[in-house]
Formats: sequence, C-alpha cells, structure tokens
Amino acid sequence: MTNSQFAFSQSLLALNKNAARIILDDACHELSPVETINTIVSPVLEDMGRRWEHGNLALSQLYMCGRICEKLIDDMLDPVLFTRKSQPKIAIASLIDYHMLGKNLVRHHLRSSGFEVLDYGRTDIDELVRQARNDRIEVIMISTLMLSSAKKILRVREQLDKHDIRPRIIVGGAPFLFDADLWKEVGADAMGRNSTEAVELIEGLCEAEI
Ligand code: B12
Repeated sequence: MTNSQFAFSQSLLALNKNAARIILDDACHELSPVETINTIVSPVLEDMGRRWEHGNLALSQLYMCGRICEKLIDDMLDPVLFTRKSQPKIAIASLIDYHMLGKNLVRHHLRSSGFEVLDYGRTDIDELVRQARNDRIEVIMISTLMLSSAKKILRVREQLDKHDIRPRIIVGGAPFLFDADLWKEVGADAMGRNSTEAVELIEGLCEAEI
C-alpha cells in the first residue's frame, strides 16, 4: 500500500471525511480526478473488502467507508460542461444492486469525456427495459457487483428481444472481473474492466457509427 492509500484508509476508518478529502485533493495536483480515484479510492475499498471477507473489518465499517467515498467521488467529478459529442443514445444503471460507486464513476468519466449519459440509478429488469424502450436507448451500460445480479442481465436481453429491439449492452463490475467469460454468458456485447475501458468502448462505437 502506498503512503497516500494508507493515509486515506486511516481517514476513512476514523470516519474523517475532511482528512480523506484533503488526501484526494493533494493527489489531484498530479493526477486527474479519475486517475486519483483509480489509484487511491478503488484499491483502498478493495483492500477493505478483503479485510471484511477475512473477518477483520465489520460490514458497518465497510458501509460507512463506502458512503464517504461515494460523497467524495460525487464532489470530485462534478459534471464537466463540455459540448456533448455526437454519440449513440446511452443509459447507465445498476441492476438490482446497491453497489453504486462503480456505476457513478463510469458515468462521471463518460460525462467528463464529453458523452451524455442518462442515469437510471438502481433499477430492476422490467423498469430498465421499460425506460430503455421509452428513451430509445442504443447503448445500455449495466453495472453489477454481485454475481446473482450479473446473471439477471440475461433476462434484460431476453425482454429486449421480445420487444424486437437490440440495443448494445455493455457490462462491468466485480463478477466480470472474476470470470472473464461471464459477459458473453449474460448476453452482453462487451465488458469493461474500469471506467477508462468504458470510455474506450463508447469511443469505439462512435467510430463504427452504430
Ligand atoms: C464497498 C463494497 C460494498 C459497500 C457498497 C457501498 C456503495 N455505496 O456502493 C457496502 C458495504 C454497502 C456493500 C454491501 C454488500 N456487499 Co459489497 N462490496 C464492496 C467492495 C469491497 C468494493 C466495491 C466498490 O465500490 N469498489 C470501488 C468501485 C469504484 O469499483 P467497481 O464497483 O468495481 O467499479 C469499477 C469496475 O468494476 C468498472 N465497472 C463497474 N460497473 C461498470 C459498468 C460498466 C458498464 C463498465 C464498462 C465498467 C464498470 O469500472 C469501475 C471503475 O473502475 C466489493 C469488493 C470488490 N472486489 O469489488 C464488495 C462486493 C461487491 N460485495 C459483496 C457482497 C456479498 C455484499 C453484500 C451482499 C454483503 C452483505 N452480506 O450484506 C452487500 C450487498 C448490497 C446489495 N444488496 O447490493 C461481494 C459480492 C460477491 C458476489 N459473488 O456476488 C463483493 C465482491 C465482496 C466479496 N468478495 O465477497 N458492499
């Protein structure tokens, strides 16, 4: 663990949001906000997840640390006002899952790269399909951190097929990092390992002019 990661972790565990914010602000002098999150926030949360799995951290601690990170990330990645690019119509959602950090990070990264993204928040299968049809979405980005939720993406694809529409589905989150073939099994068109890959995938689609 680097010094910044250690200090950030200690601040979170002490529930000292201001100290945690200062560490991220300092890092932002050398790194972009997204790089700062990828090099400090994500590794620290993953380390805490491992400690929780081994019984060395309470779920309540993990929860509080996650909530603080959520707030810090939202503040760091305030919508950047770029002229939006010509792009497919994109929506992002967290499917039957309370883990929201990854989704928010991907959305912010896309927005700060100039893409407009509708945010459906935390949603379920029927609601996601209804909104995607209603908004004529061309790319649905789905974030799931739990395997049980990831497997439900197949039902989203089946429902869309029933309505005879085929938006691209791009997925991401822990289950897809653990199992490299899972995205194909759930009927997705692509998987991104992080927010940078999410942006690259959308840029690739724009170049291919879907
Ligand atoms: C923090 C955390 C929590 C926090 C969430 C706080 C919040 N507001 O989001 C709290 C404490 C609430 C929590 C609760 C639970 N959690 Co939890 N949690 C985590 C942990 C440690 C980190 C997740 C995180 O926020 N990472 C930081 C973010 C920035 O990274 P990320 O989400 O992975 O997103 C990145 C990429 O995956 C990718 N990405 C993400 N989404 C998308 C989407 C697209 C389209 C693309 C392209 C890319 C992409 O880009 C992002 C940026 O780089 C993970 C461990 C892990 N290895 O992921 C467990 C983990 C996800 N949790 C797990 C579990 C089991 C739970 C609980 C069921 C625990 C319980 N017994 O109650 C509950 C379930 C809540 C629910 N019903 O949804 C398990 C899931 C295991 C499984 N096989 O399903 C994990 C994997 C831990 C483990 N190894 O067991 N959790």
